[in-house]
Amino acid sequence: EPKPERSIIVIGAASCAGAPDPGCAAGPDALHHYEVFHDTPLQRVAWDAILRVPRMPPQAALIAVSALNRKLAEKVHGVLDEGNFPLVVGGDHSCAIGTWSGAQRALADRGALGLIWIDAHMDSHTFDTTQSGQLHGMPVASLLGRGHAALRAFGPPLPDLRPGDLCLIGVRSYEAGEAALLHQLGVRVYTMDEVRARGLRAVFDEALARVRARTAGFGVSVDLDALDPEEEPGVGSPVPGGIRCAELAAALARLRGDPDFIAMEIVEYNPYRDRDRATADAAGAFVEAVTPLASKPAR
Ligand code: NNH
Ligand code: MN
Ligand code: MN
Ligand code: MN
Repeated sequence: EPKPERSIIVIGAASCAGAPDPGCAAGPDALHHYEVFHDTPLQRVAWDAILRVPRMPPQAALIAVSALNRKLAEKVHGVLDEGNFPLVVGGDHSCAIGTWSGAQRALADRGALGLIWIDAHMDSHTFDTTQSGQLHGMPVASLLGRGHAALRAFGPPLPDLRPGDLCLIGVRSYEAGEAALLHQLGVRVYTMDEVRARGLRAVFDEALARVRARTAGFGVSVDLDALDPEEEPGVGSPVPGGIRCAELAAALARLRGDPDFIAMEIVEYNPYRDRDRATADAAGAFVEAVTPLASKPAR
């Protein structure tokens, strides 16, 4: 009998409740419409659902984001339990709390989760340090157990992501409070300066070795604003001087066929700021780069 293949199951998180820019809420529908994630001869890709939040005033954002993340965590857990590979598509980056909580839940009896976070920003604020008050600036702190309780209260308590099992790549815009937290916890941050000095390939391989060393599986969260906005302008908070699409695709290709690579996330796509679908196509290229997946996840 042929082995069951591992399919990529796409879950949209069509929310901008955690960001100042409303355009990102349209990201999943645009990427769905453009069909940038599609079957290849060796890899099946299917959309599952696009989760949405009701329109809410800014002061209700915490409730909206918390409710979305609860649903998202359940979806991601379910997809992993079926032996498939979740691809979460944002929406603003606050959905990462749900994505990676769900992945942690699915891995729970086997071990810890590793995570590579590719972003121009640190996303490591708490309500004590944030200047903008925006929740998409907080998911890393939340996953490390430093966030607001409402952002991580999804059923039974989850282990905090261990600082040594997390790496950030591409950082070039941050505030002092979040940098201090990551420094204090000992999280490895590969700034854009380091990426330029050493090359993305070297940095990515080192990050990969770190996140897989003591974990049962690992994932990658791609905030599209890590890319250079001159090439890929379709993001909510562009920051000059980023990673080139082709470079990132080449690095991600290291994950092809890796049985420990269990989930991926691509966020902050803003179709209204895109040019000739360049940023949408980059998202598609990143998924193609990691395929074909290993036919079955490691166990
Ligand atoms: N650090 C800023 C804040 O907390 C910007 C966060 N914006 C992002 N993060 N796009 O990836 O508001
Ligand atoms: Mn981000
Ligand atoms: Mn389970
Ligand atoms: Mn960002």
